[in-house]
Amino acid sequence: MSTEILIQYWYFTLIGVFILYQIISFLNTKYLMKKLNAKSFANLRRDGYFGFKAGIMGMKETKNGTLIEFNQKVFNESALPEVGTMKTFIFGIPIVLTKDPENIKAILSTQFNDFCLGRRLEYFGPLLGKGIFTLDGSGWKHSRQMLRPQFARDQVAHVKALEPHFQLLKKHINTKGAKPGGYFDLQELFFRFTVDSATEFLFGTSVESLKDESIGFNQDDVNFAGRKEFATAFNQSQIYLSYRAMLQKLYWIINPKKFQDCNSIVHTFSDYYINKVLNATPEEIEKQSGYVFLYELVKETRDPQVLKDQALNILLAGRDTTAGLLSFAIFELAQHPEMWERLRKEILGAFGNDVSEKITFESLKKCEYLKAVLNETLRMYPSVPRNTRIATKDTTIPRGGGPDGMSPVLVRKGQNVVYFINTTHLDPAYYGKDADQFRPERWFEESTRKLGWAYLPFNGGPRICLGQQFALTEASYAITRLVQSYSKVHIKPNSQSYPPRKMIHLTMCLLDPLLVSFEE
Ligand code: HEM
Ligand SMILES: *[C@@H]1O[C@H](CO)[C@@H](O)[C@H](O)[C@H]1NC(C)=O
Ligand SMILES: *[C@@H]1O[C@H](CO)[C@@H](O)[C@H](O)[C@H]1NC(C)=O
Ligand SMILES: *[C@@H]1O[C@H](CO)[C@@H](O)[C@H](O)[C@H]1NC(C)=O
Ligand SMILES: *[C@@H]1O[C@H](CO)[C@@H](O)[C@H](O)[C@H]1NC(C)=O
Ligand SMILES: CC(=O)N[C@H]1CO[C@H](CO)[C@@H](O)[C@@H]1O
Repeated sequence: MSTEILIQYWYFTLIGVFILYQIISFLNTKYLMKKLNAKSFANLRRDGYFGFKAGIMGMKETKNGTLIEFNQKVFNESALPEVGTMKTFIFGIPIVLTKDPENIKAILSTQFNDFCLGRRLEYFGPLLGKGIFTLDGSGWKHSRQMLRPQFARDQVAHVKALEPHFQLLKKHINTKGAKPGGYFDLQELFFRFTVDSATEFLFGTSVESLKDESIGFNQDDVNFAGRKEFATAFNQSQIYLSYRAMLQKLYWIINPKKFQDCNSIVHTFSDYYINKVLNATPEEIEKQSGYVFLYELVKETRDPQVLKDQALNILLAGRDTTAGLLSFAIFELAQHPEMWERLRKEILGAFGNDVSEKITFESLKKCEYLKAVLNETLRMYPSVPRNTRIATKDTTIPRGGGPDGMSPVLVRKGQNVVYFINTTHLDPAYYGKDADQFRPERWFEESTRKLGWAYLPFNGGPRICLGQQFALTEASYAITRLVQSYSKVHIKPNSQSYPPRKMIHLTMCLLDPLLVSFEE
């Protein structure tokens, strides 16, 4: 046989195998649909056979800060826009996209065991190890049982620990931007504020990233175990984690030296505290002032790896999410002076104009307008805008099939279901015609009483956010103290667009700096 014929032969064999695979796959799908009583997807989106266009568009929009708007457009342009579920192909891989609360409820709650996180441990393992945020199945269940008591109300209720961090934040504001035109990036400070308070809660000592030269501190004085580099390294590592997650099966391609270096900075610093806790005597552990996560967890386990991994899992889950919430809240309040004014009236009425014993977990919860502002911020800017679950077996989700999209559709084992909370949160079907307007007042109206799974900033079902109360308390406290301290906030003209461009890695924040100034 000549070489030419051989090449042709392989060429045809390949095509043959490919076609055969498609036929078997098609028949198998038909069989499963029949068996599981699923109908064809009402909305099918295909950009060529392999869906390269969709993949590349998605990457472009991410870079541009407009991915969320793009997602909304994709849903809006489907054959039946009122059906919030579709099947599409990204780089050839079939995935299901949904914004339908019924389907979100199914994957997160009623069919919890049919879905899992998939490869999250492989993507995130190098930084986070095995913890509540990265594990599935029994490992997750065990973590959840162990950690839940640490988030009981009285553990997160003491707001006093936040005041020293707020004082540092205020010092930055007064140095940089408590004068007309003195604009500075508040989001960057919020990131430091949340990492400072979270490390104090978790480790018992804060990284104090807010203490820098610009407000008269010399960080070299307190730089042990890589404390000075910790916040930046943790930040940087997370960006690599999000790239790994984006690449799915090819995640291992992203493993540069910089990533490894950042991870080891984070681990060295954490090890320092784990050792400190493990070497503490029982008396020292009891004597800890205030609540420290590690000093409680060490009563459950003395395994240094478990202590470290769980602490870092919680740091990841809790830190950027809260910084994002604070940034978007101030972003909106700065553009709505009447809302800032109303909030200020409520807060000065409840607490006066300075730090006071009256500001507690309970009393913050009684500030109705403040709560409405936070609810509305998390509606328009959910810190975790989209998420994924992967089918653990051939199964169905309740909606998206048949001519009207009201019948179940098939999800094959291993297929991704991506759910877009941001898009659900902006759906006029649930929030009315002004769904795209920031309007805290809606939370006092009847229409928001029965949203159910259409409002889901903290996830739902067995994996609902453990830190919801912690986050809302911290955000309420920071906003309360800002509102008490300053009469007005201004955003630098033309520094942001509306809707703002968003940076979406694992969580969402403003892509452009939040340039504001305050007036005493
Ligand atoms: C505005 C702030 C926050 C938002 C919007 C938020 C939202 C979420 C969401 C959507 C999830 C589900 C993730 C998934 O299953 O893929 C989650 C999980 C989690 N969150 Fe939060 N979170 C916030 C703050 C916090 C804080 C401050 C902490 C801790 C101090 C925290 C601890 C956790 C933990 C431990 C999980 C994993 C729960 C599990 O898988 O069982 N979160 N959060
Ligand atoms: C980039 O963002 C701008 C608005 O910020 C938008 O008008 C434009 O369509 C986006 N371009 C792409 C390619 O996504
Ligand atoms: C969706 O499409 C309709 C009409 O096709 C349009 O009026 C509406 O503004 C679109 N919404 C978004 C958010 O793109
Ligand atoms: C961390 O990253 C965010 C955005 O991703 C940035 O705004 C912030 O300044 C960074 N913080 C530190 C301490 O590097
Ligand atoms: C905010 O949203 C939660 C969750 O849906 C709801 O229970 C609560 O009543 C809302 N609070 C306010 C003040 O609107
Ligand atoms: C702040 C934010 O990201 N919200 C966006 C979510 O998606 C809608 C629809 O595209 C945008 O209008 C919002 O601005």
